[in-house]
Amino acid sequence: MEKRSVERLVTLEEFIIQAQNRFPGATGELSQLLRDIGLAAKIISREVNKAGITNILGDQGEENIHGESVKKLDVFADHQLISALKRSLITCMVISEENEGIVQLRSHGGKYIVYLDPLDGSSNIDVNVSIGSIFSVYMREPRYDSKVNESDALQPGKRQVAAGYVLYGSSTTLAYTTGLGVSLFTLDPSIGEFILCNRNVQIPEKGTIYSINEGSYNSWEEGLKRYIKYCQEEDPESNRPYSARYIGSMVADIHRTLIKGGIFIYPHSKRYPEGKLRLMYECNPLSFIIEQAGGRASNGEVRIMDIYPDAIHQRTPIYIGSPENVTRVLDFLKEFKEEEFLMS
Ligand code: AHM
Ligand code: MG
Repeated sequence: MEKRSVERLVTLEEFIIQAQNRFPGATGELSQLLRDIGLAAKIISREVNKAGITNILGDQGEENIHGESVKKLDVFADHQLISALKRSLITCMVISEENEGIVQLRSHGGKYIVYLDPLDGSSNIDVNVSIGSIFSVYMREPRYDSKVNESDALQPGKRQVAAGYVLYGSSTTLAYTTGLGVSLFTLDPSIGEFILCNRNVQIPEKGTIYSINEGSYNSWEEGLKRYIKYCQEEDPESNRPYSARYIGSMVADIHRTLIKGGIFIYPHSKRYPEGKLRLMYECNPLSFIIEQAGGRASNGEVRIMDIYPDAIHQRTPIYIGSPENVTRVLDFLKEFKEEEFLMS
């Protein structure tokens, strides 16, 4: 077995500084922002791990802006991340799943806008199943004379300058991209540092896992029903039937998809006519990660990161994962839409 020497371990901090040094003109502000998020992630991870013993599980007794009950850990995570971003003067505004409007940090100066889903998969908190934090970073348009407002934040995902997630699972994993590939870190709790474990993650070209909440099957469009049947059909040559895996925490489902390949789908349905997941702080950042690893993400018609948003909390359907799997489901959707059109 290969013996790893302590000297060869690279921490998140070191990695970010090394990456910054490759760009002589870099101001270091984005690096600082990523380090701030890394620190907040460690604090959230610590709290998630001791949640059962510190009475931080359970409802806060309020609903968030989407009418979902707010868990105490959601509030804690939101507070930690926003406080971390407040400390440096780099971020001018934060948009978080937990807050209806924008959270303005500094009206002048800060050049970054950060979207957050502080604790995604919150219905899994009480049952000790993996949850995660998601972040997405944009540059503010250089217009420092006036106050920032919501319209500054309405940018398509292709303009993200950085994005990532932290998965609080059997270990705590952080993945981020600045558009130069995806780097993956694991938290070593004994030294309190995120340690680099892969500097250029690649998603498998094709996978044999499909991930979708099949409870809504009856209200899916025909093309999607047929695609799921295709995944379940017996065909040893293409390794079908595929395996079904669905955790119900998008970060955990996407992390598995990134490592093992396959597809994650949250479609529109009768219950969620626009899809359930949020474009700006769930779908865009995770699409940026998956695309940077060589994958694909679509809303069923267009690339997720090409969508021009109308609202900070807008929802979208999503089909995301290995390029071959996503291309295949989109072919099914197209074929059955055309068939329905011809029959109408
Ligand atoms: P949340 O932001 O309230 O936690 O909801 C988002 C979560 C995602 O993590 C997950 O993919 C999805 O909701 C699961 O939804 P469902 O229970 O409808 O399958
Ligand atoms: Mg969420």
